[in-house]
Amino acid sequence: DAERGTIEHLILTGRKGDMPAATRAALEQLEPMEVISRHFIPALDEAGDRFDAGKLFLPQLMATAEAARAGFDVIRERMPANAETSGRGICLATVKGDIHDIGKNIVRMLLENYGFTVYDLGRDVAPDTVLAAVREHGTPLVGLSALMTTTVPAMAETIELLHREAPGVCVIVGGAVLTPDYARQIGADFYAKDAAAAARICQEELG
Ligand code: B1M
Repeated sequence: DAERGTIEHLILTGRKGDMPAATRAALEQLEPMEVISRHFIPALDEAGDRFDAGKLFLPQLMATAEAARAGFDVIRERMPANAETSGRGICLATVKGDIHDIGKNIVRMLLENYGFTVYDLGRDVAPDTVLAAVREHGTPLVGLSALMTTTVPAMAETIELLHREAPGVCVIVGGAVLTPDYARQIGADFYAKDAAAAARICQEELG
């Protein structure tokens, strides 16, 4: 078990009140993205495993997510100020039927930090809402996140709609249930295994 008072322990026990201080302490030792990858993600993975194993129930899973969010708020404040935004834009969304947005929000944080303009459409976003946003903002890239096997079909549907109605727009996908093969099968242009990979792809595509 995670040691008492650590970020892992606070997330797993849903202690959101103590998270800001613990996160600030971690930020004194580590870079923001390292705090996320070393402390937050392992704790959320462990929460998912416990939920899977029936050792943690939905209210507790929700409390872990809230605790993580309280920490992310501190990290967001501490991220170095945005490099001047260059107008290089991307629309970002969690697909229809899926309300998991922690991963998407990390991707957003990192992309903004790299100077991209991110149009965050939120979570549970319908395919035609994504298409409308792409038309409105004229972005050459769309990033989609899906966390559940049950919502990957909605991702496939969104990609299909974009490729049909907005040819030339490239779609980057990510989320724990995806693999590079699966991403290719549903027609995605790029697969990113984590936020850093998404940032690399955007840099290559948008310069
Ligand atoms: Co839910 N949930 N959840 N959940 N939840 C999972 C995903 C699950 C795997 C847990 C489990 O059973 N082991 C499981 C899905 C099973 C499956 O389909 N394979 C599950 C389930 C079943 C559910 C519910 C159905 C539970 C229920 O109601 N019975 C329900 C779903 C409701 C819905 O969506 N309609 C539900 C609800 C919730 C909470 C609300 C409690 C909460 C979400 C809060 C929120 O997001 N605001 C929650 C949480 C926290 C999780 C786990 C524990 C953690 C997810 C997370 O945030 N991980 C999760 C188990 C797990 O994943 N280990 C689980 C940390 C995050 C940083 O990782 O999102 O993968 P991730 O993002 C990474 C990469 O994947 C990548 O970069 C990120 C950072 O490196 N990435 C991208 C993600 N998107 C990207 C996009 C990109 C590029 C990279 O480009 C665009």
